[in-house]
Amino acid sequence: MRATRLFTALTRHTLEQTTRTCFAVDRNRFKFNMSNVASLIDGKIKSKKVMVFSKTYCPFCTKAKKVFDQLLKDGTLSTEDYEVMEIENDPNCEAMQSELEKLTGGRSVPRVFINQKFIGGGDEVVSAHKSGKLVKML
Ligand SMILES: N[C@@H](CCC(=O)N[C@@H](CS)C(=O)NCC(=O)O)C(=O)O
Repeated sequence: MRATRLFTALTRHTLEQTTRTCFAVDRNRFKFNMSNVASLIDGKIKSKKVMVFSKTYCPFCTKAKKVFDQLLKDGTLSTEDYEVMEIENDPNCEAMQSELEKLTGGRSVPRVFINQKFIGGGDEVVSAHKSGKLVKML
């Protein structure tokens, strides 16, 4: 009887320790990933005049990229000032979209930044281009 009680107490103790350790590891891993993703996104936004977070199959991304391709062609934008990051196959895709949501209020793609300012998605890029506002931002 005493042995059984001792065994139960020991088992409970081990289980509690294991659970505590696992949660601590998971929490740290989550924090580590999120801060890495946050600095990656921040670095990208800061490093380019035009930074586009995109998915290859997304039609709104395609129309935004078409506009920038045109600006590259006519010399309004230079290749070193422009980057598109296709995120759908990145293992951190979800975390990146969550970080973008934190920064911009939305997680859809494309998320387009010009001079570190979020200007919108595909619809906004097209309409800013049509009105002439886009070129003025560059
Ligand atoms: N009005 C937005 C629509 C963007 C949109 O709906 N994008 C879709 C992909 S085509 C999206 O991000 N869906 C959620 C997701 O992929 O997580 C724009 O013009 O950019």
